[in-house]
Amino acid sequence: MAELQILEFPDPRLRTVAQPVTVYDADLQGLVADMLRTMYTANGIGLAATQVDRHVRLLVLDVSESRDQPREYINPEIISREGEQVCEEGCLSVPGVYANVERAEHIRIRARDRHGIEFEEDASGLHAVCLQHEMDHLEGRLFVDYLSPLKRQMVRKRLAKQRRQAVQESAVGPAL
Ligand code: GNR
Ligand code: NI
Repeated sequence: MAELQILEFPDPRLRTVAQPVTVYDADLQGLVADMLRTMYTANGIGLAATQVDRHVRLLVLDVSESRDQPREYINPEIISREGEQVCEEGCLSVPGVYANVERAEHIRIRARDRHGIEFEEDASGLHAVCLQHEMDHLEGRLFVDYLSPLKRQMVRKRLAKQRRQAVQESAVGPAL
């Protein structure tokens, strides 16, 4: 199992629309395992293949408190949605930025597991938020796209500044 590198906004590769999975082989199972490990290491509740530069319709999540309920969704589709909720969202591809986003409160999803077995599931609350957030990634959409252009510009500048500081700190070294 390997840990994968997570792309960060405004990397244009995050805008790629993912392709359906057609083959359920060992490569796919390896990717599911690597994505779960990457998600847990980064302390995320979800991860879409797009974020690790693999442009296939696959996402993983674990919204449990105990962090021991990994789930995978391949070729997911939302087949119904109901209600509205607003949640403060974050994203491993937009580190350090949090903003309120409105999403459906309840959704019903149809997807396949790593063996290609189709299932349907109802999701509410944070589980539903996370699924909608990850499915946006598969369409090349980020939660910051729901913010005003001015706020998105502020996010871009803040991330650029964070990166400059990180570079500077590593150049000065751990002594300071
Ligand atoms: O770890 C994550 N937390 C989170 C919190 C609120 C709404 C959505 C998320 S998903 C995010 C991980 C991530 O970036 N997945 O794409
Ligand atoms: Ni995200």
